[in-house]
Amino acid sequence: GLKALFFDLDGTLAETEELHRWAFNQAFQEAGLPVFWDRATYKDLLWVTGGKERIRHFLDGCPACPSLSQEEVARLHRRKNTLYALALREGLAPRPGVRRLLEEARAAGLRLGLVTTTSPENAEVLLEALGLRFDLVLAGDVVPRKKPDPALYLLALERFGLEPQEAVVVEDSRNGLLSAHRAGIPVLVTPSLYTQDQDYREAGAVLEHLGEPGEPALVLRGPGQG
Ligand code: XBP
Ligand code: MG
Repeated sequence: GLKALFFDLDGTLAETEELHRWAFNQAFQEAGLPVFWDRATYKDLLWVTGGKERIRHFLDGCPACPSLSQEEVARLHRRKNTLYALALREGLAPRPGVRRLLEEARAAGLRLGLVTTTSPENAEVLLEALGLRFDLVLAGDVVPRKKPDPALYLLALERFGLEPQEAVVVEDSRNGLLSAHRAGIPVLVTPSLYTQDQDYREAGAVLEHLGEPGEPALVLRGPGQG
């Protein structure tokens, strides 16, 4: 039977990518870099999971940008995460139905895991801001290859000592779906702002969101989210 529920963070637990994008842009500006990621640019960049990896990927394809060392990219990314944490405190809500599903799953005896490619400090700040609790948090660089590689979900199964069919994953993106699917876990997809038109053919189910019918699917708040 079902023993655990695994949740992705960005886009699934909460609609966070506009906050990330704002924080990246602030960090670029502070560092004097001639870089601004608009929504269309960021949509493409989201195929590269992980903030450090995303910055590196962009710089590699930007002839007008200075070449930064790994240390400089890491510093830029730390500053981005500090700005992101500040923005989060201004208020963010979980996506519709998330809080209820987590409460009901816990009441039913399921174990809850947060499985994300975002940085651990981001996950921590967000869980605190939303007042949510997980039995397991796997974040960022705990595996060498991020989603869509299955490593993170395989590690999650190992930590709980479960077979793939004993868990269900909730994800919002093709990268997340593939990561869980390749680990053999059934996936429920709730598409988010940036992932509406992606391909979810491997999903067990696709729902607009986890809330009541008619609830607005996307609630954007905070800096850069107007
Ligand atoms: C989505 C990501 C993350 C965030 C940025 O993660 O790809 O990289 O966009 O976070 P999730 P960092 O698996 O939670 O959907 O800058 O901390 O990497
Ligand atoms: Mg996501």
